[in-house]
Amino acid sequence: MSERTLVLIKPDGVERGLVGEVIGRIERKGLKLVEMDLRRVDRKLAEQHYAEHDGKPFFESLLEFITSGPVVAAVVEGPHAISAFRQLAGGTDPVGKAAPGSLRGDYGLEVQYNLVHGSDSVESAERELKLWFPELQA
Ligand code: DAT
Ligand code: MG
Repeated sequence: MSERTLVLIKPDGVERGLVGEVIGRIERKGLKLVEMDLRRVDRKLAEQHYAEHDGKPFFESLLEFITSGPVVAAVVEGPHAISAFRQLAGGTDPVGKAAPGSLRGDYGLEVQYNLVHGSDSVESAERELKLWFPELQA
């Protein structure tokens, strides 16, 4: 069954020139890009996007980081797109959790600078896609 997921290439990924690498892996996996743009994230969008982490010790630095430079925001579609991209990304902690071969496992060292975001469930994808691409019909 086809799904849509929100993918972000975070400021570290853009700054390090890894946009092509991330997009290439998405394409080679067989997933399809439906929308994609480079944009700056304001504080309000960052707070809404990461609302589930409000109150955690890393919340403030997470907001500072995600608003620190341009990000690539993309809508990615295909069979099992949500878990397929999470698999490409690897676990949240690039060294402790992400397997070698995954984006985070291959290119990351620190949990905050883990390169990419992908929605983690059908409900999150629906919520995040509305937030980032409000003009897009479901
Ligand atoms: P994911 O991005 O894999 O869905 P998450 O939703 O649990 O992970 O956390 C969102 C982001 O917050 C994550 O990509 C990096 C940051 N983060 C998570 N846990 C952290 C921690 N213990 N210290 C610092 N940053 C953390
Ligand atoms: Mg998450």
